Amino acid sequence: MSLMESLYLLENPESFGGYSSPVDKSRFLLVGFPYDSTSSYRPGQRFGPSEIRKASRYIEYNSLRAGVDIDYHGGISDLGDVAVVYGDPKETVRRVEDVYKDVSTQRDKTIVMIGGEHLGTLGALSAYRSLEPCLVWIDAHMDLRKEYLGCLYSHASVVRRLWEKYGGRLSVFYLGARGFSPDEFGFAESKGFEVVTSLEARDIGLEMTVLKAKRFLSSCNRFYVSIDMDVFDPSYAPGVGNPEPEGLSPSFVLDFLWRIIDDRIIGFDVMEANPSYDPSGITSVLAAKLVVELSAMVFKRKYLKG
Ligand SMILES: [Mn+2]
Repeated sequence: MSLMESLYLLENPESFGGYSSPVDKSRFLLVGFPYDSTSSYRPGQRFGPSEIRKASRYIEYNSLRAGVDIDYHGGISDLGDVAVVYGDPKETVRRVEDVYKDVSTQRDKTIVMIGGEHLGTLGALSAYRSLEPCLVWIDAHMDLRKEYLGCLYSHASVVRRLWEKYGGRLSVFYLGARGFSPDEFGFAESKGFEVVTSLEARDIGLEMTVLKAKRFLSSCNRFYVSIDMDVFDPSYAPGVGNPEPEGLSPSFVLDFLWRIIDDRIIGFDVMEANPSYDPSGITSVLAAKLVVELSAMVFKRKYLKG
């Protein structure tokens, strides 16, 4: 089966970076998740993937940290958007899983998702179950609710559903958490998840945060990185569904990632960009920048082994 023959992929008139590099020449395959059906406060994330693509046309492809320009290394092939079903989150998750299973037949490539509510990550990681990846969850929230507003497949219960799907064999490192219920924190503690809250990250600083993450990752054969745009302080990223004050800075998160990413990474996503609450467009620009920076980091560490 060819890469583009996934049943649930729809072409998007915008391509990341303004054009889609050919699949066979690209290390990175980008998939959009235009969804916001379970949004509990401010919907609009369904427009995230298109706006991130627009913003990506006007930023450079070089990474100061990784020292590479992924445009010169084949770039990113934009496969379009998942054909989501508004109002049916369970079926939507199944479709994301299907897309990832179709696309991940090309093992030398890394799939990148842009979203769209965080629920998309559940589908992506369901497809990777056999690889048993650890999870680095960079988010203001823990997404560990047993259910939310009567909905099992909710943006607020993504990690909980995932933990169940993995049969309890899931290790999670949380960075930047600050908005969660006592039940969620208790669940995380009882499962041995590592949590560095946003205030703790500020207090212990970058190097100690990195040290904790490296210690956590030392027992992982593979890992996946998921970024919710609401991990950033709302002053950097106002366009999200559930803003939480006292967030992290983009430089802190990128410095952190540059220090932990290595050849064990299997994929990453940048989720919850909400253009409806992003009047100046800075959230979409930051999301596009994150895709470029992380791709460059993964390219350097995984493909160049640098
Ligand atoms: Mn969140």
